[in-house]
Amino acid sequence: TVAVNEVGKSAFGKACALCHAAGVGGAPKPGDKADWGPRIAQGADLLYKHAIEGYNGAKGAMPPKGGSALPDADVKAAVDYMMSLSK
Ligand code: HEB
Repeated sequence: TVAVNEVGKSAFGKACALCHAAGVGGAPKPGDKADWGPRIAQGADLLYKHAIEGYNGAKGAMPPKGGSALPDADVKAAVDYMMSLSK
């Protein structure tokens, strides 16, 4: 969409930036196209699922919702925000 994803941006700041802004523990940094490219290629639905339910990947552990109590919709918006910065 053309509109800035304010919900996603805010959720990212509250629950994701802690790890993803600096790449703590192997977290993919928004804007790192080399890291995000293959992830985005898996499809948004899998990225939403991994962000909401958590998973263990090759680089580290992604905690469910980043350890937050955000609604699923806000976590999805944060994933959209991260993807939009990384395409
Ligand atoms: Fe994260 C990964 C989202 C928070 C850590 N994550 C990830 C991804 C996504 C995300 C989408 C990719 C997936 C795939 O590839 O499949 N996160 C997210 C969000 C948030 C977060 C939205 C907010 C809610 N994280 C977080 C935190 C941390 C993290 C807080 C720390 C603690 N992650 C992470 C890691 C990773 C991720 C380490 C990588 C893993 C692998 O290995 O792959």
